[in-house]
Amino acid sequence: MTDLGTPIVLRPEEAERAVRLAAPRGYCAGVDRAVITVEQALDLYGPPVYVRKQIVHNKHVVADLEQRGAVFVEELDEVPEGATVVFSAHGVSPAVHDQAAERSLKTIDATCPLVTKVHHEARRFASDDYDILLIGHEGHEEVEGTAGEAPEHIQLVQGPDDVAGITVRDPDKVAWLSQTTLSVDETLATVDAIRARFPNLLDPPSDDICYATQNRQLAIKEIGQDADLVIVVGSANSSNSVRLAEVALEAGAKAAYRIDDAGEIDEAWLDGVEKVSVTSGASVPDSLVVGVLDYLAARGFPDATAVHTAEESLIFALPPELRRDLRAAGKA
Ligand code: 2E4
Ligand code: SF4
Repeated sequence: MTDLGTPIVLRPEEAERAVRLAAPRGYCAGVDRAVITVEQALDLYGPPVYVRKQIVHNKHVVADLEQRGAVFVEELDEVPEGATVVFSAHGVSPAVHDQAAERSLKTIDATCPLVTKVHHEARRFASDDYDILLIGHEGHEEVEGTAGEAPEHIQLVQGPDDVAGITVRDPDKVAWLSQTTLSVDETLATVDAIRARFPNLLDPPSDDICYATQNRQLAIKEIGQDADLVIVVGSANSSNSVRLAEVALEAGAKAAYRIDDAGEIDEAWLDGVEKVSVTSGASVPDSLVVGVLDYLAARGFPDATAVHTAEESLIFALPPELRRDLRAAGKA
């Protein structure tokens, strides 16, 4: 008689289980460039290489670079005179550049070019003497860097609720800018509220919320709207990662959690769950997402299906000061 083996009995929810994986997710062009900048600087100059603030807001990336000899500092007075320091992807204000020059530091600027673009817009509006409303989150490094371009012209607006309290010198000379990693929908609501008060409001010349932020939000809306559970991989201080969990809930996901890695998943989240959607912020190495998929597979979930909602091919050249040194050393 043929041995048909032990029959596999699927519980009803297992039969329907599905895991969808957002594409795009994870590293954007600015993060890729910033992380490679620190790696190449370590190779070229040898450790220690100082980095002002977290190069990107991901604790695993920072821990890995620390292992290789990067030394992360909060402020430049922690860097020895004459040493090499990398500025993080979130950008720095002109005051920080001045401080670096005073301390004779060798600087490598890993600010994402799309953040630098917002700095240019701030300078332009300020030189035309506009009051600039910067939509963003207080205390975020990118906001501090951008606001520092023209502190006397810029005021922070954190959301629609702040709009009633804004005072400007001339209601016909008001412009807005934003942090690159905000929720697109929430920012539009804030801009609408600002425009209702200042109808001649000037828009930025192009989107400040960058392509990577927009693409990741669109992707999680697509696969999150009907999900029982959305898992977003990213650190707690990563603005774009935190926004992804919020956007998923707004889109209709029954639950959404942000975690640093699979070790933070609470098994109870999976109770009665069939449809799981997974994504990651722009500062997150994909190995951490693989860890989440492995965790799900070990608990009876099927292989993930990637859902492609946008193609990304942007690559940024390394900072020119690093390229020059690499060339001089015959390494580029
Ligand atoms: C620079 C600008 O801004 P956020 O907190 O999302 O930064 P994170 O480091 O998580 O992501 C990369 C990044 C860097 C985003 N915008
Ligand atoms: Fe640049 Fe956007 Fe990436 Fe930020 S999220 S580093 S602005 S590409």
